[in-house]
Amino acid sequence: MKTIEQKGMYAKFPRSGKDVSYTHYCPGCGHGIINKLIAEACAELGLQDRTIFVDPVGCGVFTYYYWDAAHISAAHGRASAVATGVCRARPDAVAIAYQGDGDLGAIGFNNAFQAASRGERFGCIFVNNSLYGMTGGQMAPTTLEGEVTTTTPFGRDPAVAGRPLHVCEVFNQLKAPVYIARVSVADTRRIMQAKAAIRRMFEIQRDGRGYALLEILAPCPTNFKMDPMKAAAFCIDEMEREYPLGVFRDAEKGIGHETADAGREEPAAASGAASVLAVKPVPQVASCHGLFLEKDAAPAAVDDPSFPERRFKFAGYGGQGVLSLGLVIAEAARLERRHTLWFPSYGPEQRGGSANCSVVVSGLPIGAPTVEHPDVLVCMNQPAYERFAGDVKAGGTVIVDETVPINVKPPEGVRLVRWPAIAMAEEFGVPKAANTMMLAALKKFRCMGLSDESLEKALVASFRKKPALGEKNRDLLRQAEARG
Ligand SMILES: Cc1ncc(C[n+]2csc(CCOP(=O)(O)OP(=O)(O)O)c2C)c(N)n1
Ligand code: SF4
Repeated sequence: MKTIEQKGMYAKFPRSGKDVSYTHYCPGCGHGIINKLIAEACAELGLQDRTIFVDPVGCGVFTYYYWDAAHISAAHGRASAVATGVCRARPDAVAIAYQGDGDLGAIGFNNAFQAASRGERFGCIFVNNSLYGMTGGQMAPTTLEGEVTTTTPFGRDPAVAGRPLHVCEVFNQLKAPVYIARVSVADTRRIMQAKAAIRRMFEIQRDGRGYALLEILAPCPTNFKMDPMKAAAFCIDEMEREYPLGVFRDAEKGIGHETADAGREEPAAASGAASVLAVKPVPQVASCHGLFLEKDAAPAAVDDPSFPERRFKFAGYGGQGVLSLGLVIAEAARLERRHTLWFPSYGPEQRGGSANCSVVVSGLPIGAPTVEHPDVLVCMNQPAYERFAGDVKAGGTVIVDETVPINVKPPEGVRLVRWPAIAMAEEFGVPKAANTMMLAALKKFRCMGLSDESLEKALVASFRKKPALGEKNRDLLRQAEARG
């Protein structure tokens, strides 16, 4: 019987004749953290009965003692080959290969690479701890230049041993993969991002979308010959310099390779700081690339002290489009050569968790990226309203969806507008356009100081992969503004 409390792990891990409830990993080992995250994600998404894990030879060899799901053990380096067989024989299964960097990066590289190239429908979790852990800390293809291992006692010398292998970057040359990302488990924030990425991988497999690679940078204190804190710091300071974190590709979200073919989606959602995860540059100042506008579509910002700075906060559930709404306004401001900042923040869930973004539009360069006291607050749900309404500046405006009960009063001197964004979108037959309905309210109540032309242009650009939807949303915007 599996319960959510167990979060995908067996209650005990008896092995080698002992009735134990601890794992075999060394203290501070990244595998231990990753094992827990994988088990949690699998259980939380209700996938234990569909999942078949393919276990490696390496320190991750014993995962079958821990994860409460089906397992097959592969020979060293062969997990991707075995996972290919699994996903072909059992198309209904969620197949997950778990591989170390010696396992995948060295002996098994071609198996893994060809499976990725064919676009096999499995997820590959690639644990990069920069060396061969199980066998005593020998150099792996991923060992850093200058890193001391048992086979590079004076540090890896590129003249003799070559340079580190960047698996995500190499796989990112292939057409077929639908998801490629690199995360780390070296501190709490990174662990939360890793969890979000692992969940994403499971969701992609649950929905049968295709091949996904998730590289996870992990400390191996034993072979680094460091205590766990120093080993984690090594991951952050040294490994991330060679292996930057990020989402290289998420086809469904339009991130990365041109095979990505999805409509507008919320930008990469990961706990805490998607701006760290998104390799695609996140626009934070006017001179950065926008997510919606083409690189050269917006001219550089010009200083205009007569334009008063406006600070916005957009908040709701992930999936309600609050991040896109903020970005449309930021992009419209960029078109008008304003200094512009868009700063997203995510809860720990991909969908359904809380999400908010801050937008600052100014006539002068912007300092702090966060918005603690907005001039304008837009709330799509009750938790967002309760959390932020008290922060709005006197003279400011709160626009809140009509479904939200007003059980907290906004501060003195703040205008409160209740707007039927969700109801209107449903009435128009496009429930996902509630954020466009909110844009209509912002226009109607003159909250932005931006022209209709720029706003409509940015809105249409936000649907650039589905132009018909862009036109549709522009029409809905006009109708909503006229009616509300
Ligand atoms: C065919 C074969 N070659 C070599 C080995 C020896 N061996 C076992 S684990 C391992 C490397 C493990 O390193 P990695 O894949 O990086 O995983 P880690 O232990 O660091 O998690 C090797 C070379 C083996 N078991 N089988
Ligand atoms: S040797 Fe390294 S990778 Fe293996 S269990 Fe210990 S810390 Fe983890």
